[in-house]
Formats: sequence, structure tokens, C-alpha cells
Amino acid sequence: MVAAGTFTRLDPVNWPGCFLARSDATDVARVEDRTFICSLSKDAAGPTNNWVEPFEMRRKLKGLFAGCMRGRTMYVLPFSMGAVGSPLSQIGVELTDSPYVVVNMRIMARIGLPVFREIDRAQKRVVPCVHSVGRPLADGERDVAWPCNPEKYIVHFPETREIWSFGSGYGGNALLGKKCFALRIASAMARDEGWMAEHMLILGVENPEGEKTYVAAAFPSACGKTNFAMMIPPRPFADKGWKVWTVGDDIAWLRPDDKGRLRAINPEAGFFGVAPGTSQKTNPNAMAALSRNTIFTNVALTPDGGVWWEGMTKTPPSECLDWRGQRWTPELAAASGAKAAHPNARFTAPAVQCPTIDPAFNDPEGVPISAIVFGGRRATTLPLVFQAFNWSAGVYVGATMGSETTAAAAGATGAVRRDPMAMLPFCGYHMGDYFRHWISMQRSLSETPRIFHVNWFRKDANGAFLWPGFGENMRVLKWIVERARGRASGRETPLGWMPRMQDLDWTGLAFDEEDFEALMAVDRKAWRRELMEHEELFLDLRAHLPKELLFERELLICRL
Ligand code: O2Y
Ligand code: MN
Repeated sequence: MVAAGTFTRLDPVNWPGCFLARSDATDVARVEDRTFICSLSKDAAGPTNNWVEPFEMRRKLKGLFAGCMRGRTMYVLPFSMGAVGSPLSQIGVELTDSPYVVVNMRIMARIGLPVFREIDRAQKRVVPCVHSVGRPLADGERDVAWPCNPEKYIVHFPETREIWSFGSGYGGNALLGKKCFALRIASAMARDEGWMAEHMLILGVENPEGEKTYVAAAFPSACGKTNFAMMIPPRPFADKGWKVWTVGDDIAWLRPDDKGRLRAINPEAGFFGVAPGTSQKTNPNAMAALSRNTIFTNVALTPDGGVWWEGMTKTPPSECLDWRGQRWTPELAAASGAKAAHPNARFTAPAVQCPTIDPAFNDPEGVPISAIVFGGRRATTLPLVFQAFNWSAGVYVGATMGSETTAAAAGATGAVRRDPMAMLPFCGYHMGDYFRHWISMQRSLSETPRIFHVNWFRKDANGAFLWPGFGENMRVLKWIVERARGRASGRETPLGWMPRMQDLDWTGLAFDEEDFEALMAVDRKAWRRELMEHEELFLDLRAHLPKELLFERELLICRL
């Protein structure tokens, strides 16, 4: 790949085992408008997914795939999502003509011979995943560094459990074990088999007595999931013995065990994290994880053979090559606004290189989940934290969660986009049926995890953040795990249980009581608006919506 110009080897002393790839400028992110759920009926895919009649789509794909790998090598890549042999794992085989996909999948999943053996041993159903960059080579034609096709199709057939991806070599479009399998296809498998495939990080909180409590958390993109999963508690907490362990930063598969406790695995083996904004200050554990054996995509290359991205250091390098390979200086950037790294530039790093990786990361039985946290980026209305009264109230909280769009995302900045359980782009079937599945999971659990909502992003009247975030989120996390164990107090509010100022541990942080009141305020006028938006979402899903959620909305209105 180095010889082909796809990879640049980084300085082996400072960046051992690391490579840089620059993608085509038109192939830089997941393509939601080209992502299809081709279930037998349109109704089964629901109004939040793109649907094409499966026979029509198969005809289209047959045409696209005929001869599409000509002149290239086709790799046969067996992979296990989850530890090989775990009862919670699933197996896929990806056929791909992209060596970039192979080396990234080698970090993101367990691959190779042990998986072939597992296919023979366990007789598990295998999910076939077919991928092509869609750029055949004629005899003697010189290849480009990042082949792709302007016509892209990311297609899922949930009934036959197949994935077909054409035209893109990037991230979620091409590393088919991740969003396509571990979320879209797996969510449909999970519904049929009584488990859950969720867009959630998993972390373990260890208290000074050495007792560990595992938490799964769903936040939409751009809400700091990777940072939260690798959080370092503030000094006074760390000194007392509080520690946060990382199991996963993006996807969780959850299943009731034989005692009815919900257990979770991270089906992935690596982190495909956003580089811009990642630094020693925001996430030292991610920086350690990506310091070796890492593939960087669309970051800047420094003259000493290293990498850089916006937010990595306070002072930018005096010059570098930007993600397109063009000369970049801070002066040129000031004039043109050009970024050195693409805003969706990524690092692909092995999870075991994270200093806080949990000792149970490879445990085939998974970890017991005591709390589920939903969250979003909300300048108003949503308090710092509250606990839902019970499972169905918690499902309502997850179903109605939303996040404000940032400048990086499409759509108006500051508008609230509903993203139920952070699964809007990733649920492989009707969102109303997905809510029903969540509600029904309670029946297979002897003990339901407690459900919480957090909002690190509430602002005051001047637009300043009310909460410092990052490591200080530990104060909220401590309340959450103690609530989940029935130890911390709080007060009852219309939304659920909330901590009073004295219920949080403020050691080492002087926080203003008035700011705390503002952070926790339940503004009834704002909630009236919020409830109207919930109704709008429910109207879209009405034919499949479980009654429980309508009742939960009524109860919330009554309480307010
Ligand atoms: O743009 C892409 O292809 C990657 S998207 C992604 C990558 C890692 C974790 N989460 C996401 C996401 O979009 O949620
Ligand atoms: Mn994600």
C-alpha cells in the first residue's frame, strides 16, 4: 500500500507501526442518503430508513457488481464481532477489493484463521458482506491512491442478513463489521433473538473499595462518546481511588444472562475515532492508544513524518501537508479558513492499547450493566442529569432524546434533531418496532438497569456553558452508579429523580449554587415545546408505536 501510494509510513521512532492514508476528497464520511434497508416490505423498514424493493435492489447491485473488481485482488476476510468463541459474538465474512479495508478491519475486528475455525466449530450463521470500491482496472491501467466510485450504495437485507456495499472505501461505508453489521443487521437479529444491538459506549466505574459498576451510554455523534468512555476522574477522585475503565466507545451488544441480568460486550476490537479535537488535554487515553500501530485517515502530515490535526496542540506546526496533500501553514489557513485535517479525519487504533482498557474487555460472558445513560447536546431545557422513574419511563427518555446540530453536521446550527437512542441512522427496521423491543426486554430481565439522561451542554443566558464537562463529569457518573446501587439520594421532579446540590460530590471544585439551580432547572414553558416535538416524532411512527410510550407522554404532561 505504501508502494501504491495509498499509505505513507510515519516516522518509525515517534509513530511506530503507524501509517497515513488520504482518501478521495469526495469519499470522506458515511453516506446516509445512499444507505438502504431493503426489507421485504417498506413498512418493516419504517419512515426513518431509505427503502428500495429488494428484488429491484438486487437487480441494480447485480449490474453494479458485475466485473467491478476486475484488475484488483479480492480479499476473503472472515471476522468475528466480539471475542472469537463468545456466545455473544457473531461472525461475518467480508469480500473486498480494498486492502485499506483489510488492514482497518484487522484492527477493528478479530479476523483470520481462528474465525474460519470458529465457523467450522460453532456452526453459527455467517453474515455475508460484499464490498467493492467500484473502480475496475483495465489491462495496464495505473491505479489511483484511493479508488472509489461517485455512485455509492450501502445496502442491507435484514431478512437474509446480507450487506452489499459499492463505491466507497471510507469508514462506516466500507468497514462492514461496524455500523452495517454490528448495528443495522445486528439490531434486526437482536429483535428476533431477544437481545439488543445499541449505539452505546461501555465503561466501568471502580470505587475506592474496588467495587466496579458498568454503565452503557448512548449519545449522538459529536457529543464526546469516546472522551466519556476514556474519562480520567479529577484529581481528588483519582487520589481517593476512583477509576474509570473502558470497555467500548461506540457499540454495545446486550443480552440477558441465565439469571436475567443484562450483560454487554463491545463487539469491536479497535477505536475508529474522530481525530480533530483529540488531545492530551481532552483525551490522554485516546492519545496513548493511537501512539503506535495506528492508521490515520485524512489528518495532516508534518515535515518530521508525524501527524497533526486541529485541536491536537495549542500551537499548530509552522507548516505541514493538509489532508489533501497540499502545503498548509497557519498563515494560509487564517486567510482561507482551510483545515489541515478533514473534520471527519479518523484514527484506527487497537483497543488493547488504551491504558484504561477494562480487564474484562475480552471476557466472552461480557460485563453486567447496572445503568444505561442517554444524552444529547442541548443548550436549554434538559437538566444536567435525571433518573427515569422506571424502565418504560426510561425507554420514553431514550426514544425522545435529541441533540442540537453542530456546524459540522448538515442542517441548521442549533436546531434540535430527534435521534432516538442515538440509533436514527443505525436501526435496521421500523423505529416504532424498535421501541416495542426495548419495552419488551423488561420481561426477560430479573433486574433492569436504571436509566438516566445527561446533558453536559446547557448554557446560560449569555451563551456560556454552565457545566465544565470532561473529567468533572465524574461527579455526575458517581451519582449515577451510586443511584444504580440504591445508595445516593435525590429529589423527585416531574422528569424523574434529580440530585440536589448536596447529593453530588464537589470535592476540589468550587461550583456556584445559583449556577447549579440553572443547570438543573425544569422550565415548564420549554417543556411544553419539548413535548410538542415528542408528539411530532410519535406521529411519524404512530402505526408501530407501543402504547406504553403514549401513556408515558401523558404521565409526563400530568406531572408537569
Ligand atoms: O464517517 C464514518 O464513516 C465513520 S462514522 C462513526 C465512526 C466511529 C464511530 N461512530 C461513528 C458514527 O457516525 O456514529
Ligand atoms: Mn458511532
